[in-house]
Parts: sequence; structure tokens; C-alpha cells
Amino acid sequence: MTVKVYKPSVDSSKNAWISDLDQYQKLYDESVNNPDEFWAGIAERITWTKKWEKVRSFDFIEGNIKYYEGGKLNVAYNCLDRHVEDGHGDQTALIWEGNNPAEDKRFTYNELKDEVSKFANVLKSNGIEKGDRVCLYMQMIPELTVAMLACARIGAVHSIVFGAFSSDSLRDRINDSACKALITQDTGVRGKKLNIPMKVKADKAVKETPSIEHVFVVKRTGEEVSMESGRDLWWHEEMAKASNDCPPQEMDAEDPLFILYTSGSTGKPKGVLHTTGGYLVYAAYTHELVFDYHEGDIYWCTADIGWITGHSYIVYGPLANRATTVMFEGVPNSPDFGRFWEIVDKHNINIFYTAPTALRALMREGDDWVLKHGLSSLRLLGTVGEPIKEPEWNWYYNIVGKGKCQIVDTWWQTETGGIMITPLPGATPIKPGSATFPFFGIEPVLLTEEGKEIEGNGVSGLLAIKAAWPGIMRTLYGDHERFKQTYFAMYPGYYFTGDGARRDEDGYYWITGRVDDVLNVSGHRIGTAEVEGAIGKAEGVAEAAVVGFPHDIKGQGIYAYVTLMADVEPSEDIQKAILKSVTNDIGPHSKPDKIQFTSALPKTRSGKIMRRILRKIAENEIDSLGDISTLADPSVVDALVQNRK
Ligand code: 7RM
Repeated sequence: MTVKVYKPSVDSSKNAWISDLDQYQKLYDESVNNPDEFWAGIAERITWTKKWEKVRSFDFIEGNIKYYEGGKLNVAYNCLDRHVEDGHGDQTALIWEGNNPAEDKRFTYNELKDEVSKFANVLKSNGIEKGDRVCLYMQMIPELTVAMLACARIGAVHSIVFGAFSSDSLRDRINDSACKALITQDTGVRGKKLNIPMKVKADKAVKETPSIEHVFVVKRTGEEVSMESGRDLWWHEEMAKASNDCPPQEMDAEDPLFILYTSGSTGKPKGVLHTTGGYLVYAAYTHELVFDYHEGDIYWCTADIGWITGHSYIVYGPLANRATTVMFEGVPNSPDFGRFWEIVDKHNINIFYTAPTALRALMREGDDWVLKHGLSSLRLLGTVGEPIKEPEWNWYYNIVGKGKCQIVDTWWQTETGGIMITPLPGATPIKPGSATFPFFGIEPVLLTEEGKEIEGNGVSGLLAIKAAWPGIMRTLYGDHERFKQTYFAMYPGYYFTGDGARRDEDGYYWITGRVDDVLNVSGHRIGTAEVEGAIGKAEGVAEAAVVGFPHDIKGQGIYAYVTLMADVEPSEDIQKAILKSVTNDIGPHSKPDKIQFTSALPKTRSGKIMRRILRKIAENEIDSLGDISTLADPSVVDALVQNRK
């Protein structure tokens, strides 16, 4: 199969930070041969109140990783104050575009610094101190960005819980890291949903979170909500009393910056912990190079801040680089399928970063929604979250980008903090669907199941990373043992990503997807075990097994095989109860697309469910089920195939 290669245009190379592959290669070699020198140089882009003593040290066996040890800095200072001090206070820092096209807001660096300082004082005056955990449960409103930076300013550790999560999920996340305060909003708006009961869901969670002392409530819609006196405080009332003078707290490079929960192979979400210095250096550096960010560019990442992409590439990376960053409250298909492109024209967006699932959903509505809008400001397009396939790549390139915008397909994870494998615009010839080459300082390897490195090109294996980089997570909150087990124990000496990949004849990386029990539904990571647990809570359910299947829009859909209690018959009601249980337990984004009731699941003699078989059936690859002789009862397979959904 020959793949068309798209070379960067002469124009895009001329002004790019990295303008050809030779320059990339030279810098890459430096970065991996002399990492201490390299990362010391890159850290100069950040303002430190005290210089570090040691650039890096890591031990992948014990899971001990440190960057810029001894260095001191404050993230909010780096994202705001220093730009103001440099005379750029009047530059727009944040453009907020509301769900309703008639609503938008702009914040200059001056204004954002004032808002952040005020809310930092609010937190302080309500007893939040350095090291305390603060949970943020909000939709995409400006106060979310303000709250994050306010935490960073005083050294509190934020833990953002995506606004679609259920109150049970919220409760568990708050309890896992014993958050002292919760910040939420009255109700939320998103697409056609105009009354998302954020405060109601928060109240339900907080009934069972003994660590929460205060709940701060942003008035977003003005819907009436109940406020518990003493505990609940209105954001606007507290802000009105607060001073805008709040000196940034000096932090150690290795002090925690935030926790972000992500799904793994077991039922319990993992609290990925990122620290201050290395994370900020890596987020800022990757943002500048991967998006070839130059002064004056308007940059929009469509992710939700509830996921890592929003943390690193709406807030921390762009603001550290004094970018103008756009934040969007709504969804791509409301009021119509042209919403993204209307926003691009409205704000003259130059750099646009989104997920393949959004592209697929828009692509099938036809080109007119795009062609109605000029999109002449666009220079660069990015994708993240899942493999991008040829149809949506071509559509993105030709229809959205008019054949003149480079596409950067960026591979990375919550755990990596920033982009790891990616083209550099201006330098890297693109093969559609390939994330191409490692970023500076990143040494990917492909491993066999036994953990042996696979050398050479034209090979596939398990994707692992050889040495630490500044943005790598430092631990799982409260469970360093699980951190070691999950990422380092299986293949000693490497960070194991959980993904499979191919390195083609030219050394390009192609990510093939997860090799563990984690699904990627619309770019959201969902653990099969979590969904199984939630289904299991529905009355009448005996057991559930969940696998992924190819889905036109979502990339992967969720396929649930469910066995019921002996005296229970499959019914609409049970089906509804299952969906409800998943919505309550996790959130609506984890609802199965297909539910197949079965009298038995395929199990080995030791009782392990053979997911391989369930996956094949869900994918409709029933001719290649493989060896089923180790099943305790091979006859269950026939029934499963016959009743396939
Ligand atoms: C940033 C983010 C991580 C998982 C990762 C992959 C998949 C992400 C790409 C991709 C193919 C890409 N963090 N993934 N980016 N697969 N090409 N460009 O998504 O923690 O939520 O998910 O997402 O499987 O392991 S995440």
C-alpha cells in the first residue's frame, strides 16, 4: 500500500520554529544524547524565583521521577503576572464563546490576573492552604479557568471532574483525594441542554464527602438552586469582597499542581498527579512547537477542560506562552453543524485543535456546513484522542483546511502531561493517520509481549517510552504502588503506555489503539471494568462483560454482554435500568450502545471471561474467533453469535 506523503508547504516552513527534518533530527539527537543540557535550556522559558539544582533524575523501578529539583516558581505567575509585567497586560488572554452564539467574553491578561488573584484570596480566606485539594466540577465557563489558576496561585491542588460525570463519580473522586472545597455552578448549558443540574448533582455527592468544608457556586444561568448556609458560598458575592492583590505562593518544582482522574483496567479510576516545574515547561514547550505558535496567533482547542487536553492545551501551555486561547462552552452541532466554523470566522482562529470523533460527526452532515464559512484565517489543524483515519483526515485537510493547512496528529496521554509523538508543522512530511515522530526528548520503543525491544523499521509492538521527560506524571494520588504496578512493573526500565503501535519502513509511528481493557469512546477513556461494575448494580443483572466495537462516529462503541439472575427475563425495563445505572454510576458518556442478553458468558475453566471472543463477536469477526477449546463450555459461543446485536 502506498501512502501519500504531504510535505510542509514552503510558506509554512519559512516562519516555523522548526523548518525542516534536518533541524528536527539535529535537535532531537541533542535532546536524547544530552538531556540535562537540553532540558536546562528549555526551562529558561519559564520564570523561576530560584534556579534548580538538578535538572533531572529518574528511577523507573521505584517510580521516582524529578525534574528541576530545588527550583522554585509559581504557575499562575508564569501564566499571567509575568506577561503583565512585560507590558502585555492589554493583550487578550482568553476568549470565551458561549453555548449561545450571542454570548461571548474576552479577558485581557490584566483582567484574568485580577480575577485569578481575587478568587485566590477567596480560597485563602475560606481556609484553603498550600497543598489542600480543591475539586472543580463545572462546565466550560471562564470561572473554571480562573479557579484552576487561583489554585495554582496559592499552591492548592486542583482536581477537575468532567461536568458530565454523575454525582457518584464526583463523590468517589472527592473522597479519594479528600478535597477540602468544591467549586461548581448553579446549572449548565451545553447544546440543546439548557438546564444541566450541576449544583443538584454536587449536593448529592457532597452528602457523602466528609472532607468538603465549602462549596463555591458560580451563577451561570440564574436558575434557582438551594444553598446550604455556612457551607455554600456564591462565587460573585465572595469575589465582590476580595482584593485583587494576592502574591503568588512560591512552589517547589516537584510540588503537586493537579490531580486528574482517568480510567484504567480496573474499576477504580486513577488519580494521575502532575507536578509544577516539569509539567509547565513541557506543556509550554510542546504547545509552542507542535502548534508552531507565534505572537498574535489566535488558538482554539475544542477539548473540555475536564480532560487533560484542556488542562495542557487550553490553559497551562497557551497561557505560559502568552497566547490568546479560546474556550467554548457549547457543542459542534448546536445551533447547527456549522457552529465550529462560525466560531473560527468570528474570532479569526489561526490554529484549531480537535478530536477525530468530532470530525467524523461533522463530516457526515455534508460539506455545506463548512463551505458556508470562509475559514481564511486557519493556518494549522490538529487532532488528538484517537487514531484519525483516512476519510476524516482527507475531509479535514481538503474541506476544512482547503488543502493549505498542515495537520498535526498528536499522540499523548493523561499520564504524559503533554504531546509525545507528533509532526512539527513546517518540518515533518505527513502521512495521513500517522502521528509520525517523537517530540524532543521522547524515546519511544516497541516491545514484544515478553518485554524485548523490537529494533528496526516495518515492525509492530507494544508502545513504551525509554526515559523520563519533564511532563510525565509523578504518582497516582495516594497509591504509589499502583503507579509502579500499572506503568513500570510489566516491562522493567520502561514507561508502558497501554497502546500498541507500528513503526513503518520510514520510521513513522502509527498508533493502533489500546492493548488493555480501556475503551476510547469519542476520545474519552472509559475502563471496561467501570462500566461492568455499573451494569452489575442494575437490579436483576447477574454479570456483565463489556468490550469495544468499531463505531462510525465514536471510533469505539460500547458493547455489553449481560447475564441476568435466574428468575429474570430480558426486557425493555431491564435494558432501561442498565442504562440508568451506568448514567448514575459514571455518566451518560459511558452508556453502552448495544446490550446483548445471554444465558452465559464464555469462560475458561478457571472462570476468566474470554474477552477476545466477545470482542470478535462484537466486531462481527465471527470467522476468526480463534481457539475456543479452552472454554469450560464452548457451546456458549454459538448462542452468542446467533444473538449478536
Ligand atoms: C490526550 C488524550 C490517551 C489514549 C492513548 C491512545 C489514545 C490519544 C491519539 C491516540 C491515536 C492519537 N489523553 N490517543 N491520542 N490514539 N492517535 N493521536 O487523549 O488519557 O484521555 O487518552 O488515547 O490510546 O493511550 S487520554
